Amino acid sequence: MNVYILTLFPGMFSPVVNTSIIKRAQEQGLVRIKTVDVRGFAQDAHKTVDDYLYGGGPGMVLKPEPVFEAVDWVKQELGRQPFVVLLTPQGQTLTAGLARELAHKPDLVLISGHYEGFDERIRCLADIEVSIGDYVLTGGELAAMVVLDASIRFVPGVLGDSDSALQDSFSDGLLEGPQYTRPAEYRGLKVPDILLTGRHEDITRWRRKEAIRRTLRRRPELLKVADLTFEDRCLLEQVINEEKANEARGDNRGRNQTN
Ligand code: 6GU
Repeated sequence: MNVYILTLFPGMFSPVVNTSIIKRAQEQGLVRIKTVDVRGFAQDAHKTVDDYLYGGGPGMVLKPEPVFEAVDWVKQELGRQPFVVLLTPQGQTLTAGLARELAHKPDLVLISGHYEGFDERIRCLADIEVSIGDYVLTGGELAAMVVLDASIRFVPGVLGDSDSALQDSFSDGLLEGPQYTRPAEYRGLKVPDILLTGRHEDITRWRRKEAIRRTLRRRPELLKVADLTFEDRCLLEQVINEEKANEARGDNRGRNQTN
């Protein structure tokens, strides 16, 4: 996958693209990431990229020309049309499903608007507008990094363990259950016995059940649309009964805001 990040602040991306999994993915040749400085496509000697609003009003917005020119440059370099994502709080909210779709595009352009906004005509460049949630950031850069990171995890081979993206929260519409490592007991906090038994089938079922329990407790609305098998539904019923029994007993053991 080729990713071109169009930004006025290319420096913001260096720590992200040169660290950890994203760095390794590039070294392995699984993704190529290029930041493109939109200011380099400014049309005047002063390298102006923003301007006042027609009709008046506070603030400045990103001018269309540098962004159109930058996208043209990417097209020329690739020799084909990339899939263009415009980052804006008005876009569709990023989900694991969307990240996975983007991961399968051969060529991706991420346009991070900055300043108080951008000229409406910039929207014509986009195949899709994406937001990362209902709050406003000072610029699209952090949002572009989130989209990049969330998508790259779905590029085949990027995660060391080939199916670990499949076990993550949201991959099947459920939250991930609890995970533990050594020691088996720390400050009186114990790892559930089942995990120490070596009974793999039981452990797999326990993990699934706890993923369902956690989703029920924290994000019950996800269960309505989750991809549940017949066995999952049986586990869900067990969990619901256990939770009811616990509640009736006033048993709050092991339950707090983080469970
Ligand atoms: Cl994509 N951009 C900005 N500026 N703010 C946001 C956003 C994007 N998504 C959520 N908030």
